[in-house]
Amino acid sequence: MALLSFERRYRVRGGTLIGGDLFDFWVGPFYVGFFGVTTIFFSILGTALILWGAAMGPTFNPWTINIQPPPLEYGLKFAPLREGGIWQLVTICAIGAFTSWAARQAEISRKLGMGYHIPIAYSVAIFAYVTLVVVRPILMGAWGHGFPYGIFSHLDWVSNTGYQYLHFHYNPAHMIAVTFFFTTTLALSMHGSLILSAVNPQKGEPVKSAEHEDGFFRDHIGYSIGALGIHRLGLFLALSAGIWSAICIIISGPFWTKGWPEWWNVWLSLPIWN
Ligand code: UQ2
Repeated sequence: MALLSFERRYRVRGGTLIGGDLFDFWVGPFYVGFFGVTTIFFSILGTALILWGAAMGPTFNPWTINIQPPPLEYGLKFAPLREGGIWQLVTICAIGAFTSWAARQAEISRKLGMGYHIPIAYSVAIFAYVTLVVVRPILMGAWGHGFPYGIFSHLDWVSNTGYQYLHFHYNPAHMIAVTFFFTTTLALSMHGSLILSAVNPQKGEPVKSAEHEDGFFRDHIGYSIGALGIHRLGLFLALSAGIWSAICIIISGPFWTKGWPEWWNVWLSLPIWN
């Protein structure tokens, strides 16, 4: 069946948060809504600002284009366009586009009578970005602490910021975040491979179902988390990775200014050694 004739059933009216019926329509397969309009607006404006910034710079090489935040001297003020002002406007556009996208997800969820799991999950990714370019710079007193917008330049920023704390892998929150990232890939690879193994049986065998999926892991490790459980676990692991990433960078600077290896010296000052 053609996608659009199949989907017509789900094209229900209402559920909008802003705009009422005004933007309650589709363009091709896409729901528009008030937040579809604001997403397009901020995305185009932000992209145009990056291209404008690139045009002022030395290169159009996509790897080395670099839109820098203002020098630290500007503190938390607006900077001239050429000296970080473009970065500030791009940041406003990015946050506008990301939050519009989340609000559009919420409107579609309402339309379809679904939970808000998707916009909540996406909001955690937005939160991690906002932590880097808004919350931490404000706590440290200058927009110049945000990361630059560029492929190589943001990698350099990560490397330099890491070395500023001597060895970032000793940051305990970074350790927890990394562990969640790896466990997320473990869980998704287990889930993806389990589902594919069930629907791709050996020649002549019928496609397998939930009982076989449970059966595999009960035989293998004595435990199956279940078809619903694996998705709850996956969401928990992925959101935890984003949340601990935000925590690990927010504590670096505002709450801990020394090298991270030194943090572990608390171990030596525990009263149990007396
Ligand atoms: C499972 C199950 C699924 C799955 C997977 C499991 C039928 C289709 C992958 C197995 C997962 C377990 C035992 C949890 C592993 C724990 C961590 C922290 C990675 O039981 O139910 O549904 O996809």
